[in-house]
Amino acid sequence: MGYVKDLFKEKADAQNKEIKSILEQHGNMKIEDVTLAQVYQGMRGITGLVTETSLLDSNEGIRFRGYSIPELREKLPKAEGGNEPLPEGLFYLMLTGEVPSGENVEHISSTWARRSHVPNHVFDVIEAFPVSTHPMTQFTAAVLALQTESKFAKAYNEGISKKEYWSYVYEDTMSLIARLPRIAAYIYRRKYKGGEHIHPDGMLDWSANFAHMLGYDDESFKELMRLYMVIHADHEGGNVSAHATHLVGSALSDPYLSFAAGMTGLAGPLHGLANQEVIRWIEDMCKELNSDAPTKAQIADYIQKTLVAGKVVPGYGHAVLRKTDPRFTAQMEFAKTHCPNDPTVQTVWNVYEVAPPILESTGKIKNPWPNVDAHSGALLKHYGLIEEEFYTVLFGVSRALGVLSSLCWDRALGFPLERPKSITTEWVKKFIAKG
Ligand code: CMX
Repeated sequence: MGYVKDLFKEKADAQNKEIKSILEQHGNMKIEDVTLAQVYQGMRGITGLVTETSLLDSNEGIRFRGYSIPELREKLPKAEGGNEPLPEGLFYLMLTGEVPSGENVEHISSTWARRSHVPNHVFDVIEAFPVSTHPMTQFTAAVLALQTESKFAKAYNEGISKKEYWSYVYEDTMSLIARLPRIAAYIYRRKYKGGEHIHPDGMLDWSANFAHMLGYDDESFKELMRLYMVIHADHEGGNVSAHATHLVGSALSDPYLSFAAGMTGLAGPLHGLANQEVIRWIEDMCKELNSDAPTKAQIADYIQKTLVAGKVVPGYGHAVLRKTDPRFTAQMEFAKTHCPNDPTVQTVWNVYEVAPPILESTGKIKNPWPNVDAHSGALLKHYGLIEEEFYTVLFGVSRALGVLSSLCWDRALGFPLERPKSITTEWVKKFIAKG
């Protein structure tokens, strides 16, 4: 893996120099005024983090190193005979800032295949849970169990120089990403397929091997997995899973501990668990109406009912985005090619027509448009992956690519412990009184 690591180091050294000079010349430049409302309301709109791997525009959506999702689908190398980008290529792009060649991508694929062995005690930890345990709980615990393998933790314990942190974080990143599909597939087969596990196939790319271990050898499902792993990978730095990984990593907790923190955040219904919630919401609606294909009028009524009950319409809204999420659109395009007549897919499209004006009419929802989670479950369900509790684990495997490549950058750029200041309402009252 030498040359990708060397290239990353070269890029990070150059970036370090640039940041140093920016801070020397402009370190006192103000980029933000912070209001009390922002402090009380989830720090919305406060720019307070540097994340090199991707940037979110509230109207255009996510760009990875400057490339939009349609551009990535065109530019990143594909599997033989495939049309979707390989996530190995996106990882390379996020890590180095360069669009990879087919050879670069193959190199990452084979490195991950080589490093994918998961020690037995990790499976023992999974087996210790009741089978009914939520897959995200099993997944996070398995990542923590894998922490025994951390090269960073071992090296730190032995006393390495600050200048070497990045190298061990990079090694842990590569090994952790390599192992995640095996862990996730193990949890899936244990919970839903009676514990009949499928051996990895080291000749396949990362996503195809994941699909294979889950039990789906259909070529178009493998294509879906490649697309899914690309579009869920990163969404700049302030979202809960990315921010949690970065925050915990800033204490020099190793990549296994940091990623586990990110995953406990992804497991929340306002973040990654929303993909599970969307499919449940659609299924509950269909059950209540006793129909596989509710009409638009029925969907509109059900949305109103959801709002009146004081619940959120899952898959809609976003803290930063203000238009339809391009990750939703990419999945819609995939569905138009592969499964346009699927009833759940059609319901997702009907919700897309009906929901935005209703949500907008509440006058309080800042973004009435769908996010990534509004579409993903319908596609998975089409291929037979109907166990919606597992959907967030897929999101988690993909999210590793973004948050861990970012963690490599955090250590390579020598970012310090993150420690913002907090205040009390007593402090606020005194501050206001002072005028
Ligand atoms: N349905 C109903 N109400 C919604 C809503 C939705 N889809 N989206 C926002 N609102 C409500 C909020 O709950 C809030 O209500 P209160 O003022 O009564 O508390 C109000 O509208 C204003 O919220 P906002 O500023 O528009 O949205 P936030 O930045 O606070 O929250 C998000 C963003 C994603 C948590 C919210 O839109 C939501 O809960 N959506 C549904 C869950 C979801 O799809 N999450 C996945 C997001 C993508 C991801 O991370 O995976």
